[in-house]
Amino acid sequence: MNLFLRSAMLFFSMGSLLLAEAQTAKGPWKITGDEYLHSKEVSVLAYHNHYPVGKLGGIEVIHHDQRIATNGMLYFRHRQQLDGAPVPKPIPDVAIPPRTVHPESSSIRLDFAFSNIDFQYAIHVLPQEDGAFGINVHFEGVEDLSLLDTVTFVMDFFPGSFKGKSYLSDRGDLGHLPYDFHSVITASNSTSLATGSQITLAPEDPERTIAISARSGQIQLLDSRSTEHNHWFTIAAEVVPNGTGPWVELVIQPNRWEEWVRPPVLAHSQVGYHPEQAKVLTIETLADQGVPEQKAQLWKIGIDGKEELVMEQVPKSWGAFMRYHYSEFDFTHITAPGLYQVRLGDYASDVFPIKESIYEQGVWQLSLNTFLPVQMCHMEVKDRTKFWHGQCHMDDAIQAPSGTQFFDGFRQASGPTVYSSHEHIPGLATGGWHDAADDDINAGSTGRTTYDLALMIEEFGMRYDQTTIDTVTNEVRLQRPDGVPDAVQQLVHGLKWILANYQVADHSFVGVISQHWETYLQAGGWGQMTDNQIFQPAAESAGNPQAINDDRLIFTSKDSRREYLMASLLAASARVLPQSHSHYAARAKQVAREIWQREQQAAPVIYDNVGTPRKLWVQKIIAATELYLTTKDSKYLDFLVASKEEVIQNFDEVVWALSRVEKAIKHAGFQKAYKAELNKSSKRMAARYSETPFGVIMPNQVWGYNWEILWDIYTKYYLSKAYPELFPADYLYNAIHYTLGRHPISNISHVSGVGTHEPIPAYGVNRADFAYIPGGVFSGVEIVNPDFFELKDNHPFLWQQSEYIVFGATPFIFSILAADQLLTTD
Ligand SMILES: [Ca+2]
Ligand SMILES: [Ca+2]
Ligand SMILES: [Ca+2]
Repeated sequence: MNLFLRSAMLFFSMGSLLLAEAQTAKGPWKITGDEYLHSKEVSVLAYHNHYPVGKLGGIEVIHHDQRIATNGMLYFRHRQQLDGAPVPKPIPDVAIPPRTVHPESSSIRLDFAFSNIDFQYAIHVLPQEDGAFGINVHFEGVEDLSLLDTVTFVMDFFPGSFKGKSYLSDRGDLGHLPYDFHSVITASNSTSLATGSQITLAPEDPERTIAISARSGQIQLLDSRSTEHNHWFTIAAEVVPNGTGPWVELVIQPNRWEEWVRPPVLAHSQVGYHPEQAKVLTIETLADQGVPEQKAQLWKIGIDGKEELVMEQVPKSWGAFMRYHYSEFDFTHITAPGLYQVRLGDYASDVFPIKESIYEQGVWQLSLNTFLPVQMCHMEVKDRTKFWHGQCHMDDAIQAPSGTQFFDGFRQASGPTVYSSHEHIPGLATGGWHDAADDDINAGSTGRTTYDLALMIEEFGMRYDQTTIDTVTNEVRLQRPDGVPDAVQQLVHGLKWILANYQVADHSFVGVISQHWETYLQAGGWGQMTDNQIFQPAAESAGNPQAINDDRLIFTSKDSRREYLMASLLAASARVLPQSHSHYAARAKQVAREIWQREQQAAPVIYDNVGTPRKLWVQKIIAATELYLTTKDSKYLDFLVASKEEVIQNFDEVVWALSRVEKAIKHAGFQKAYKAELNKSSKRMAARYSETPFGVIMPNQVWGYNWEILWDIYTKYYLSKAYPELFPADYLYNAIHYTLGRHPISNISHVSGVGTHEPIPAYGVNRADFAYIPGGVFSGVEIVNPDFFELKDNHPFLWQQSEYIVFGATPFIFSILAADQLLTTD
């Protein structure tokens, strides 16, 4: 059977929902081994995810391959609660209920009980007639609602799936779900769009139509974006006391038909391939829709519209992974330069080139010439006719008080602080990059960005110059060369912030962050986030209306692991700065040596913080290698020899650094242990990289995988460079292909502005404009437990999928330059 000729479009063309329903069967419900309700067309997840703030949790609905609803849960406040929460608190936020499956009825039961209140309830998910499913909520030991405040069953519906589509209720409310929020906001809430005992969404779109009915009580359709852009549309169902029967009884009917087929994903690098690279296009299908059996074809696109079939082959099965099946179409032996396209039945990939100069232009440059400058703090940034942001945060920074546990993981240890609480620390309004879309500079992210820049200058030269950076006026002008290599200028920008720490104290700081949650979350321009005036309490008491206490807090707690990281990046920076910046080189080298000396003489200080590395020995060993490379002082090699046991214990994390100094270590015992472990490490890595269909490591985590895949870049590059027979460069190329489109569920490039698709709006500082920052690298495809991959391409507010971070971009630049170097020097 030709699976893919049976296109779902056939059924769309019938035009009418009723026709589609009348003539097609619905896939039967079953409970999967992962304990969710499933048919071919719809899955209902039952508390498989526990990240409601990221719109991931509770009851969730995947409808024709789109997760259209999430956070189906009971919201209430119990009057016995003593936590003083000022607003109704979603109790399931903290509760992970036990799940019981009843295979005979294909139903799922979730039991909720609480340690601090005498109250239980259960949610049942169960099949209903005509392909629908039900959600029932039973209360136990409760007679009425007198102990519950603001109780309602809610479920959020994805704006990207429904905005612009219509809705109607059986009471006669109807209209379109708005692109932008415009409901009337009252003191406590916003007005509902519709009320009734049945509400139907998107009746005009058979693939999206869904009807929600309540057997008793009313349901409301709300636009929940009244407070934050990232919220969704909400269905809120009334809770009606009903003795031992269900107090909420919803019937949810997603329109569906068993013959629905999801098109295959033809996943490949959107920018194309170097002739000498392995070239594997990965074909993804839903596992329960079978595997492609026809031949895939590679076509070469000629001038004058001529096309040539250059190879065809039945794709080779890789096997099942999550809910998908993967096959591989390997055209590695095709090396002739040209434009190509892969076709499979009715489906075709994007057109991509094969050519030797594939990584030279238009791949990494936007990350250096646009994304990194836009993230620069304490500068004004203009890009031709666009104003990115004004000079910002010139009022940095005031000392965070002792013992402050803050948002985004910033922590100030109890005990003495560098300055007094809330006192302004001078000299910190310089350098650094905004960590992400948020209003902070973190030593970890600015440090790792600086480190990436130093090593890429060392390895690849980096004479590229497209940006003017005026360090006198603090103005940045994009697409305007100034004769100084951009990577050097960015490196100096990172060093400025880090070295400023060491002007104030004998250690680095955690970072600076907005004092206020509201400012911290504010999208828009960084230039206006504070008033750029240093706050002076005396001015406030004198009634100065200009003085606003909006200066960012600096968290100054020391950590020895971070100190060694700083020593590493400062030592590396000192090696690569040109004569024109010798002042920074000298200072970086001096501080790096002082850090080593200080830390060797005292017991380590360990205080966990966001951006602070976790493993002391890993950081120590890497610092010793960098300091040796910079100073050629043999004491650092002696340290490595003396630390042989720790080197072996942490081998996979430090071997990239050691590969650069290994030949200088003339110690037979060390050499023997190192070589033996190197062989073992090679086998470990080969096993790990073969675990997924993409030749990359994809751990089970809330966040998308792409940064982690790129953060491994030093290991991939330096080991392939030093020991190519043990560590093939394919690990590096696979990471690049993944980033640029060869990944699950779509072929979207994870680098904004690079690739053949229109860039998706991403979670950057301009997210509320549904915009993106060219060259930003977002976290990408994430796992929705237990077995679904997701990357919402029209909704920039799922930070775990589309957030940019500054040290997501630099390892991408490094990767592309590394691949170019390895491919062109072979
Ligand atoms: Ca941050
Ligand atoms: Ca420049
Ligand atoms: Ca201020």
